Amino acid sequence: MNGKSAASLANVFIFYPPDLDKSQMAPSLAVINEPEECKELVSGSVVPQFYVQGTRGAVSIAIEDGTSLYGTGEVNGPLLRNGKNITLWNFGNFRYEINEGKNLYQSHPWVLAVREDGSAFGVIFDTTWQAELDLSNGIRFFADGPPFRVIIIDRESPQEVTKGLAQLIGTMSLPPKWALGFQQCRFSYSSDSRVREIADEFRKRKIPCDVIWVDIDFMDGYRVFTSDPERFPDPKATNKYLHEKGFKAVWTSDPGVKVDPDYWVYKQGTEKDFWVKTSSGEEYHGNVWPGLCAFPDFTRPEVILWWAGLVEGFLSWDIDGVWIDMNEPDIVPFDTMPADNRHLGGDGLPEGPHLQHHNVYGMLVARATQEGMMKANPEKRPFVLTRANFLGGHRHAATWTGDNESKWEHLRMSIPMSLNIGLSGQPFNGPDIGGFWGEASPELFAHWIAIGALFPFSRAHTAGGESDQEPWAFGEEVEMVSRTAIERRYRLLPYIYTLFYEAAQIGMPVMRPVFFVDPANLSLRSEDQAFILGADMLVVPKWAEGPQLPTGIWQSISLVGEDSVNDPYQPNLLIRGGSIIPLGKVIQNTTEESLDPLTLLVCLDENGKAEGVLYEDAGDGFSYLQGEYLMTTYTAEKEGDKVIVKIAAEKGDMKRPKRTVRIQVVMSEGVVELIGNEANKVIGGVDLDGYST
Ligand code: NBV
Repeated sequence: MNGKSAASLANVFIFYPPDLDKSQMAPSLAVINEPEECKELVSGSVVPQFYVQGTRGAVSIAIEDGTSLYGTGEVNGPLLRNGKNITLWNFGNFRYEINEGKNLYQSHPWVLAVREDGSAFGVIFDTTWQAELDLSNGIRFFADGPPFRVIIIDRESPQEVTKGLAQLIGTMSLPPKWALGFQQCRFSYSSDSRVREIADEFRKRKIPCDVIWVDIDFMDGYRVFTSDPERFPDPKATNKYLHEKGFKAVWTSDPGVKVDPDYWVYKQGTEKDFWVKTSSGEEYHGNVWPGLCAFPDFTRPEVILWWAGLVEGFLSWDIDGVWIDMNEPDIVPFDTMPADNRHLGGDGLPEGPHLQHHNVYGMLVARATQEGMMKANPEKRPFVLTRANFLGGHRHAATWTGDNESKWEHLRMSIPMSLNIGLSGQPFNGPDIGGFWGEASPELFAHWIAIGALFPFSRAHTAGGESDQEPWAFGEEVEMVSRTAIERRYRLLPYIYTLFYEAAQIGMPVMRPVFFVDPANLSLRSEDQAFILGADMLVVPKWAEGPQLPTGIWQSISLVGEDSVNDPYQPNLLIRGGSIIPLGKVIQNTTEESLDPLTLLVCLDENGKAEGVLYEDAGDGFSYLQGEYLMTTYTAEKEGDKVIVKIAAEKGDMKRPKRTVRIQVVMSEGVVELIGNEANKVIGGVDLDGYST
C-alpha cells in the first residue's frame, strides 16, 4: 500500500492551476501513491476554480445545499465543519485558546464532503505552505505560496472516500499490540523510584496497564537523549524493572537541541552544520525547555539519517516507544521560528523558507524517529507518538491532541476532535485522559476515563505542578470506575486489534462518526457525542444530551459485569444487529494470554444472521507480512430454534490455537451462552428455545 507508484484509482481526479509549472512542483509529502492524471472529467463531478487572491494561490469549490463538511484534521469545535475557518500553521496551542483555537498542533489540508444523498467527495489541497481553509461559503482554500494542485476523490459514500484518501496518502503500519493497551503518563514521573512506584501500584491494585511514560524531567538539563545522573542514574535498569512487570516504556524527546558547546548532540550537529539557518545564514536559536536551542533541519535527508542514528542510540536504553513533543516546532513563549528561516531540503524537496516547510517539520521529525526505531530494532514494530504532524504523517506516528484542559468542554470536544482526525487519515489518536492543564474533579476524571478507555489511543496524562491523575488518585469510587473502564478496553482488545488491522490495510478509521451507519440519514450528520468503534459497536456517553442514534437493532452489552444502561459513568455499549464481536478475557497487560477463552458476542439481524472477523498474529514483529496471521470470518445463522455459529472463512498461515470458545447470543431478553469448539467448522449451535430474539 505504501510506496510511490502511478495508480489508477477509481474516481480520483487531479487538477492543476493554469499557471503551475509542474517541473517546479515540490514532491508531495502527503500523497505517496501518485494517481494518474485525469484527462477527461466525469460529468457532474466536482471542479475546483483556481484564482489568485493578493499574493496567495486560492481555490474555491462550490457545494450543493445539504452537503456536510468534515475532516480538516486536528481542530476544535464540533464534528460538522460547515461555517468554520481554520489556519493551517502547526502551533503549540495549549488549552486550544490562542488565535481563538484556529490553528492547533497539526495541519491537514483535507476536507470530506458528504452530499445530501449520502454520496461524498474529498479534497486534498496539495501544499505544505501556511494556508487558510474557509468553510463559510462552500470550500475555499488560500495558501501563502505558489499555486498548488488539488486532488478530488468522488465516490458513493464517505467510507469509500476515506478509503480513497488512504489509497493516496498510504495507511498507518500495524502497531505493536501493547500500544493498544491502557497507558499512564504524567509531566513528569520525576525519578526512577517514582516510575517504579507507579508501575507497582497498577499491579497491586489490579488495574490493567501496558505502558508507563517518562516525560522530560528524566533529561539532564533538558538535553535531549541524555539522562539526569541523580534522578535516572540507569535508564536501562528502569526499563528492565518495567519489563519484568509486563510494562513497556515510552520516553520523550524534543527536536530543540540545547546550545552548549560541551554537549555531544550540539557538538555533532554543529560540526556537521545541520542546524536551521536564519535568512542571513546564521545558526538560528530559539528558546525551549533547555534554554537557547538549535534546530536540526529535517528537510535534509542527511539530517534525518543523523537523527535516526541518535534515536537508535536512545533505544539502547531498551526503550519501547519514542514520544516526540514540541515539534511544531514550539518555541517559548507561544511562537515558532521566523517564517523566513531557511531550510536546505534535498532528495527532491526544494530549499525554501520556514513558511513552506513549517507544517511538515513535525512530520519529518516523526519520520526520522520512526527510522531510528527501525534501525535499532528491525524485528519490532516501531511505536512513535508525535504532537505535530501533517496530512500523511500517520505513516510515521500515532498522535495525541496536545495540551487540553481538565474541564467538561474539553472532555466533550475530545470526541469530535478524534473523529475528525480519524476522518483525515490518522486512525491512531486520542486526548490526554483527565485533561492536561488544571485539576480534574473526581467526577470529571471518572467520566473521562470511562470514555477515554474506548479511544484508539488511550493514555492518562497531566501537567507538571497539577495533582496526581492516576486511576487511584481520586479515591475508591473513581478507582473502581477506572478499573471497570480499563477492563472493558482489555476485553475489547481482540476487536480493537482487528480494527487496527483494517486501518493498516485500507485506512478505515478505528473510531467513526455515527453517520457512517447511514450516511443518507441527515439526522445523524452532526452527532458527535456518541460514536462507533469500527462498524459494530456504538458508544453512547452517559452525559450525552439527546444523542441522535442510528435506527435498526442495537443491543446493550455488559463486558465485565457492569450494567451498561444504568451505570452512572460507563458509556452504554451497544452491539449492532448482524454482527459478531470477538472479545478476550480481562488481562493485566498484553504480555498475558488473552484469547482462551475467546468470546464471540453474536447479535442477529432481522433475518437471523450475523457476521464478524477476528484478526490474530504475534502482536509484534513483521512475520504477519509473510502470512503468519490468522483471520477468521465467523458467521451465525438462526435455524429453527438454534443459532449455528461457524467458521465461514479463514486466511493466513498461523495455526489455530486450541482454545475454548464462548458463544454469547445477545437478545433483548438477555444473553444465551454455549461453549463451542473450533476444531470443526461448526463451532456450536446455541439453543434459543423459549426466547423470541
Ligand atoms: O514534556 C512536557 C510537556 C508534555 O507533558 C505535554 O504532553 C506536551 O504537550 N510538554 C508539552 C512541554 C511543556 C508543556 C508546558
